[in-house]
Amino acid sequence: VRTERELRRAIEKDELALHYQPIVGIADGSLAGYEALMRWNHPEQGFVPPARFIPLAEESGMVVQMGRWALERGLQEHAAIAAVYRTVHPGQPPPFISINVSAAQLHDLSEIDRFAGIIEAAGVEPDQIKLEITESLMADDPEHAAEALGRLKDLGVTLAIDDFGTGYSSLSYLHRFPLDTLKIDRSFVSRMDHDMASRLLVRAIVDLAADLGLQTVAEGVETEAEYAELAELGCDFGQGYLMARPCSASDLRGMLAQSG
Ligand code: G
Ligand code: G
Ligand code: MN
Ligand code: NA
Repeated sequence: VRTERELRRAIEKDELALHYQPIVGIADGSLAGYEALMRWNHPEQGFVPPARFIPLAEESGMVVQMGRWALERGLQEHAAIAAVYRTVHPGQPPPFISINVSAAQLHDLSEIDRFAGIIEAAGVEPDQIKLEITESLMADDPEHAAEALGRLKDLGVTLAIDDFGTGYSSLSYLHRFPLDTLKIDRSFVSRMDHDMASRLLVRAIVDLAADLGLQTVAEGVETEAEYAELAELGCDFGQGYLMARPCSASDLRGMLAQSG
């Protein structure tokens, strides 16, 4: 079991890394963006997946520092990736970067001023940045969530709800928050082929999102059949092993450099 001190050391010793998973437009398969996913290269234990350390980071409050680190590193690497993209696809808007933000990072609203400073220092256009928040933020304290999301939105970034459909989902909150995107949880996407209820649920989310003017990203797309169904339902974007696994920033730059 990892301790808070180990997490602190992970940042100090530069043991954390970000991997990037492409997000594609379902209609044409083009690269629309990529999600930054945290990795911990532990000196003795090797690669530790986020599910094994993010919960402790959230409980201990270390996720605040780790989240700052992820925003800083993600934007630095994004600037370099976007530069390659611009040389290969001149005149086209670069892909967006999607970064996970824990509700615990937003308990103190002054953290959002820090985000503003980090974005400014990185020199990345805020409209290229998407922040992924889970439903728990909205379920736990809707008033606070509205304030936090409003301030984030004022930074000029776009906002997504992550793992949509797995939370408390009082759908009534959706129009009360300044959201742009719903990320449909992969548990529904992976059951879509053989479970009618999951397919209906994905369809309901896509239709609801369209009515509310929100875009949809299907997570965990693994099969051609799922992809085809998502296209038929009018889902905007997809992310999953079918299209690409998470990879390092340099691998992504290499792939982009060859894609022209
Ligand atoms: O990459 P992987 O599927 O193992 O990630 C598992 C989960 O860990 C993700 O769904 C995401 O919710 C969480 N996660 C990954 N990177 C970050 C991060 O930078 N910050 C936060 N808060 N959570 C992350
Ligand atoms: O933030 P979130 O928990 O949604 O992060 C997405 C997680 O889902 C990442 O940990 C990523 O490694 C994982 N993932 C991405 N694509 C797939 C997929 O096609 N299948 C499965 N099983 N997991 C995926
Ligand atoms: Mn996510
Ligand atoms: Na998710």
